[in-house]
Amino acid sequence: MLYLLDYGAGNVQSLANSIKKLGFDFKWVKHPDDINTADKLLFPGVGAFGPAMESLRRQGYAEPLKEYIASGKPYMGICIGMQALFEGSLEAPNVPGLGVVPGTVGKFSSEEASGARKSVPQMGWNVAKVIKTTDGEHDENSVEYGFPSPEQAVAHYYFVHSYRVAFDPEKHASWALTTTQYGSEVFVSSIQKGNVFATQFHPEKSGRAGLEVLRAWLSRDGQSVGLTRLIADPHEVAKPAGSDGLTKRIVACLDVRSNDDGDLVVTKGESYDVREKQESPKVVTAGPSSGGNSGQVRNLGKPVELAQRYYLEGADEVTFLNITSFRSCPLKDQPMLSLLELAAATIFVPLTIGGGIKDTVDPDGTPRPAKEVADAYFRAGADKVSIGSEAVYAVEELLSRAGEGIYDPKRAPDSALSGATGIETISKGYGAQAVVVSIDPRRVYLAEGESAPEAHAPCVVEGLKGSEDEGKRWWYRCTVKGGREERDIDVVQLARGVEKLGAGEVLLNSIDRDGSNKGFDRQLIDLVRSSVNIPVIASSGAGNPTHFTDIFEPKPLKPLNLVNDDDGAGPPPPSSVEAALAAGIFHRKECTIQEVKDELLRKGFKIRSEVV
Ligand code: 1PR
Repeated sequence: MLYLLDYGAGNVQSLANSIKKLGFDFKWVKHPDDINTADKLLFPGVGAFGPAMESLRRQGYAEPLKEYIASGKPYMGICIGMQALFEGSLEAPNVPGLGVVPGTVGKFSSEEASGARKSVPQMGWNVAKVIKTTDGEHDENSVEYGFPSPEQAVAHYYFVHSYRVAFDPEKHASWALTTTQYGSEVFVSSIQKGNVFATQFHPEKSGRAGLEVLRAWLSRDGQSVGLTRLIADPHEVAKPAGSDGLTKRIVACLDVRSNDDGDLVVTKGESYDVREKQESPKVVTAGPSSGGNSGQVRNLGKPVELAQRYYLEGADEVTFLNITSFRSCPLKDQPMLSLLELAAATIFVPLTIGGGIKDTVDPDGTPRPAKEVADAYFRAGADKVSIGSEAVYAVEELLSRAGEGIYDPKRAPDSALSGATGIETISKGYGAQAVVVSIDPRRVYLAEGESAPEAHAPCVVEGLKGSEDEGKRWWYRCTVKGGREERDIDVVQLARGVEKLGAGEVLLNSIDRDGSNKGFDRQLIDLVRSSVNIPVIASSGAGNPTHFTDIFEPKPLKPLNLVNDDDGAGPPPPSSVEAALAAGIFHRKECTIQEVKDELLRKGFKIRSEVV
């Protein structure tokens, strides 16, 4: 019997769904004795190394796990389930690992020797280069464990991690099965020796390529095949190539809310106003409408059906946003939970859920802290949660604790961190990579000769020559409650603040561009890109495939003119975002995800080409 070890954190549901989809049966480990009973054991680890190891020990799983591995029965680990096999991790220096594999897990550096910077965590699709095979003659051209042979097309797998095992040819040649390059760092992306197989990437989130890896391991009866023959010189493998294999990600976004009949629908607005425009009487609305004289909520389809379509069409990620979460949204009876469960049963790429990830209270008065709300979404099949309004409040609080005259949250002392915000508690439990912050900025135009408030001076931009904005100046103010309320904080402050609090990614919307089809707001995106080292998803305004190639084109970023910014890092080199999100063009079938990817490929960008 196959057993799955759930130590109580992260999205294990996706893996369970993948196993079911592949036609296999399993049981959950509920007691340490189950580990001895298992014929096959799979340890999916999402989260952070420290809490994972501590939880394993607390529940009495660590020793049985080591004994199980020593017994020779098949073990597969995923992500933390791979890292746990090493001696320890920089993520939690005082917490020992299982010590099955020599070496320690280190952290990606955002500073490259070339002076370039890369985002940490690595989030996205990268290639896994197979470096060894069996010694048998029969399988000369095939690679075991579900990877395509090197002669076949390149397969991409989904990675989401800040910590990695740097490939050391002396230490890891007998263990490493595949290696992967991120920036200039070559790391171990899967290991195999005897009965032990483990991947740093998430096969359950890697589309068809990932399902093949799972299928290969699940289909093996009893004995594992030992891979011994190296097909690449480990010293050559350790040398980084000119560029890594990370692809640009295309994210399909579904804004979800109840329509006037109470049905949960995918909607789409213009500048966040999701109601149909009515001809007469003429209504002028600025920003989201609360109804009034506007028409019905636009209905662009059923959430799960649309999400499945995008998965099949090759979306690299799918995001669901509950856009009316500013209303009371108790966790109990939360319809987004069952929606997510249904979606996760058939969609095998990462799913993000946003809207209402905050401290809530159930109708019976039971308080539900943000972490508990996130727990429920992860259990339902989410891989990341996206936090909007609460992130703004958290950074405001951080700045107020930092003291007078500190406008840049990065300069706030660590003592200003409360440790109690949703970003902090979720990031601590699940790792930064599981926490996205969704930003809803709106331009604030400045009159001729007018200056922005001192705190927002680094955030002022000028319209580009020849563009419709020529001659204008503005800064980007953050909003909450889906643009309904403006706050005295700008995008740079918010992005830097949430990075300090422990967010792993920024989803950068633009209320001005939302639904406009005019293209992404490059100035906004470059401003935020140059402010943080975490990945940024460009959002709002995509109208055709060229808008995606434009936003991915690396450009020199202007240094931020931040008050008290003395980190001496100098101007960042040319760069661009790693992901772009669109909604309207896909919902209205104005262009397909494949057409976007074809255009990216034509312009020389790396993409994940698999269509399921
Ligand atoms: O504040 O944590 O409860 O989260 C609420 C979430 O709902 C936030 O992520 C916020 O961005 C989102 N939201 C709230 N109101 C709206 C609205 O549209 N009325 N949607 C809304 C945000 C922006 C994108 C959109 C892109 C691309 N929508 O999600 O998909 O702009 O659109 P396009 O390609 O058609 O231009 P909390």
